Amino acid sequence: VTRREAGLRIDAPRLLARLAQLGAVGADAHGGRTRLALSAEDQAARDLVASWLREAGADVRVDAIGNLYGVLDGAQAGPPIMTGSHIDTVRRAGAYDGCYGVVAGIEVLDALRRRGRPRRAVAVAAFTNEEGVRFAPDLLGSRVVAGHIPLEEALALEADDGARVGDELRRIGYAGTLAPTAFLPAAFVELHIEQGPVLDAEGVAVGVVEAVQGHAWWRIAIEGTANHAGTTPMTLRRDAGAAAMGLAGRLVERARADGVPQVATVGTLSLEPNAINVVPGRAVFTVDLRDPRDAMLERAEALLQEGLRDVERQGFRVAAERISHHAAVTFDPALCALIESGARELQLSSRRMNSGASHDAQMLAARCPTAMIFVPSLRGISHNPKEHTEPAALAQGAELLAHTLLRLVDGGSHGIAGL
Ligand code: HGY
Ligand code: MN
Ligand code: MN
Repeated sequence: VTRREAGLRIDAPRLLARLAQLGAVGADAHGGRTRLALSAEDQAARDLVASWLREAGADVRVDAIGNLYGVLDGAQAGPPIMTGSHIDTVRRAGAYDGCYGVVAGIEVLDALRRRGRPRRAVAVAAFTNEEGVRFAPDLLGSRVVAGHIPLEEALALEADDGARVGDELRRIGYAGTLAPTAFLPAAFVELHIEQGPVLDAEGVAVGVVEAVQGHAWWRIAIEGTANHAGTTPMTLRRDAGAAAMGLAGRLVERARADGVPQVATVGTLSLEPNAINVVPGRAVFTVDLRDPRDAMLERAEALLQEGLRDVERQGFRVAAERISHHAAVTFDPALCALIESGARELQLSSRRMNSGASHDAQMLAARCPTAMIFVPSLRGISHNPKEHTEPAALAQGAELLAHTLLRLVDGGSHGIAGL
């Protein structure tokens, strides 16, 4: 049996063309694209994805946190088998992070419809604000679906510029009326680029993702005293910038010393009044801590708190807020096994692995059998315009997603709880 007959026929050229078209929405001056959640660029991307979902014969629905779904009803009633990801991006992003899982999901839904009405309903989701760059916490749309954050709290979240999630959803026309928990699926499979170096380095076609590491995000403000850069002796300064950068350096060095797998990142830092000849009176920065071991993540957070107490003892005022957190998550073993057997049937090399990046799947995992499929990222580069995955690899991942969903929608439990 050739590979194509074994699975559903994915229109690979259309998949690649749509990824390029979506990747052009919000193109920035750095060779990438910037489509922050609920921005005009995100609205344009949502409109494009909704048109593709309609073209695939799906019923397009939007829930109250703006999650966008394409649904194909099944012969039997019941919650859908769901795939999907996100189309919002970080700043100066690559073209595949999130978008690949949504565009491939649309291909699979189209192929399933062409094959005839599936026994179970199928849905493709594009979740709101997965990246969390404009509104924290990240994974917002899937967090609300999974009941990790009340809808009202999510709608009230504010961006640095004061924009509120609820107002922005209305402004871009994606303030749906459906209850987010109405879309709790029977099972969820997310297809995503690895965003790390493993599959590319080992020359393996697909990753069967068994777990996602935990992460904690902190926003920290340090108040010192603005002063003259020339006349103020070092001993009389309360330089908030130096205090912030010193602490940031210690956090990164400690993660480096602890070695893999813990990671620490200070991705944003703003100084006030931000002038070359003024000792900064205020510094605001963020810390992203991650570790697959919950206890080690907690230790890293405790050490951060210790560092902040030291800064206070030096005479600064410190305000620290945890703005996102999620413990490590393990995916459904039976669903992982189904994906792995599908890779074998499609003659794709595969390996089991963990995810260093966060994904909406880690939120759904608390509510339904969930797993992920990775395809290689060239040299592991991601969150960077140079993010790249070979066309053949993109097509193979989509075929494996199709193969997996076909077996899930056609009935049979495959040892998966609740199916
Ligand atoms: O931050 C992450 O790991 C993901 O890209 N949102
Ligand atoms: Mn990302
Ligand atoms: Mn992503």
